[in-house]
Amino acid sequence: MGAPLKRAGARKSLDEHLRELERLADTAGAVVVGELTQQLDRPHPGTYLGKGKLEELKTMVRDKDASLIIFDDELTPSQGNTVEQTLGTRVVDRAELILDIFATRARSSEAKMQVELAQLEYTLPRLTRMWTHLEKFRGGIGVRGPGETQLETDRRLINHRIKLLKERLSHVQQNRAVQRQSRVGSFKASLVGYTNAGKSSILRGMTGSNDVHVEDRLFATLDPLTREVDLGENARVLLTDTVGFIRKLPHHLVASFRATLEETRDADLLLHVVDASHPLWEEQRQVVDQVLLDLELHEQPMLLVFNKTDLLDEGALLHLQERVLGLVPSAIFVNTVSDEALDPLRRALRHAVRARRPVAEVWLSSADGRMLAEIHAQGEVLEQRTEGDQLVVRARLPERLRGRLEQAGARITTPA
Ligand SMILES: Nc1nc2c(ncn2[C@@H]2O[C@H](COP(=O)(O)OP(=O)(O)O)[C@@H](O)[C@H]2O)c(=O)[nH]1
Ligand SMILES: [Mg+2]
Repeated sequence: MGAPLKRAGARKSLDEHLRELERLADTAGAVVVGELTQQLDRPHPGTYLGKGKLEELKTMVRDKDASLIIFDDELTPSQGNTVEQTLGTRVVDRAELILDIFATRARSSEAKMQVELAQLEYTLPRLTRMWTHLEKFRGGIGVRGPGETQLETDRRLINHRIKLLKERLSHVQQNRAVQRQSRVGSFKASLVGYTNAGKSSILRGMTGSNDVHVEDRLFATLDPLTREVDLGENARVLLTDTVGFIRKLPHHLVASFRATLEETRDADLLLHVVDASHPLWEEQRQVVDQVLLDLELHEQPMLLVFNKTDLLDEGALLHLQERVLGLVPSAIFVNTVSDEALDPLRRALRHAVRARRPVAEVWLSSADGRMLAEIHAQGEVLEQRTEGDQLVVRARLPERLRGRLEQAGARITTPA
C-alpha cells in the first residue's frame, strides 16, 4: 500500500518507491500479490486511509487471499491497530519490514544485538497492539486480555533487556576502538551509499577477491568488512564496506548502527557510491547525505563515485557527466563489470593517499641497505641522488614508516 501525501513530483516517485517496497518485501521472504496506491491530502487521523480506500483494500485482501498488508508510509501505533482490526489482517509499515530484514540478515553477534535493540525500542510504544494480536489472531480458548499488570511486567522486562544490550554493545565498541588504534598510519577509506548501489561489488573489484558478499538484494551487507587494497605505484588503502542506507530508515536502527559506523568516522575519505543507472539516484543521494548528517559524518572528506555506468548508453553517460562535473568536479564514474572501469577510482585514491604522504628526503649511508629496501617497499620513491658519501632518497613516506626511520636514526628533511 503506497499512500503518500500530495506534493510536487509525488506521482513520479510513488511508483519507484513501491518497486523498492516490493524488493524489500521480497528480501524479507514475502510474495507480493497486489498493490494499491492513493495520494492523500492528509491522512485520516484514525485509520490513515479514507473510508473508501480502506474498503477497496479490504476487497483486495480478500480476493488475493493476502495474509499481510505492508504500508510504505509510517502509521501511528493506533492507526496500525485500527486498520488491523478493521481488515482482520496483519499490518506492518516500512520501518517494521526493514527491521525484520535486518533481524534475519544479522550475522555477527554485534549486528544481532544492534538489531534486537532497535526492535525492542520500536516495540515498546506498540506493546498494547501486540497483545491485541494474541487475542484476535492466535485466538484461542483461555486467551484473555493481558490487563495492565501483564503489560507493566512486559515493559519492565523489555526495558531491562534494552539496558543489558546497550551495556554489551558499549563493551564491543571499546574493543573495536583498541583494534582501530593498531591501524593508525594506514590510509582508510569507507564505502557508503544507498543499498544496492554496488559498494560490495567495488570492494570485491578492488581486491579481486570473491569473499566479499554481493547480492542483488537490499541489505546484503550488515557487518562492516575491511580489506587492504593495493592501488599500484606503492600506494595502499584500507577499504571498508558498510551497511547501505535507504529512505525512511527507521531511526532506532540508525541509532543502533552508530557504533558499527564508528569505523567510518575514523576514515580519511568517504566514498559515496551512487547507482548512476537508477531513475531516482538524486533522491537516493540526498537520503544518504541526510543519514550521514544524522550520524554527524557529513564533515568527513567525501568523494562522489557514480557506479554502474555500463548500464547507461553513451549519450546518457555524457549528459550525466557534464551535469555532475559542473557541480562536483571531483566526482568519478566507474563500473564493476570490467577491471579497467575501476581505474578512475584507483587513480583518485592514489591521489588522496599522496596528499596524505608528504614528500621527504631521507639521508642514508651505504650501510643502511635495510632502510633503503624498506623505503622502496612501502614508500613511493621519486628520486635518488648521492651527496658526498650519503645517499639521498626523495620519496613519499607513510607516517608510520617515517616514524620508524627517524627512530632508527635516519636524518629526514623536507625538500624546499
Ligand atoms: N551492471 C552493473 N551491475 C552492478 C555494478 N555494480 C554492482 N552491480 C550489481 O548491483 C547489485 C548490488 O550490488 P552490491 O555490490 O551487493 O551493492 P551494495 O548493496 O551497495 O553492496 C548486484 O546485483 C551487483 O551485481 C555495475 O557496475 N554494473
Ligand atoms: Mg553490500
